[in-house]
Amino acid sequence: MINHAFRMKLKPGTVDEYRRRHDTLWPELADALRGAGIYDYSIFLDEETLHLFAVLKLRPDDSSASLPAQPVMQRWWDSMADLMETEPGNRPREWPLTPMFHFE
Ligand code: RM4
Repeated sequence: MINHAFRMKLKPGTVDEYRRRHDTLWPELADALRGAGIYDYSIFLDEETLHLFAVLKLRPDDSSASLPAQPVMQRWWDSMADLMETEPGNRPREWPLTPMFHFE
């Protein structure tokens, strides 16, 4: 199992809509995430700063590096760009997070 985590950031006033869109995640995006080897994916919000903390568990043979090039991922990012801080091309801005502790 591989753990991977990163930070993203919401624009002000978008929390409810961000949650709503993830509550109705597109089935074809869920398939793409699963197909890339992601089997557990959580996103946590820091309400004070609007930072989002994404924590993923990946299968050892994951191909998640191929996700940014997939049309469904790009369509999702285009559809989310009104809510999130993004790079040119609408990929969300991502900041890496360093593992500091793990207990299981
Ligand atoms: C997030 C962001 C991430 C995506 C998840 C499903 O809001 O777009 O890139 O992996 O949704």
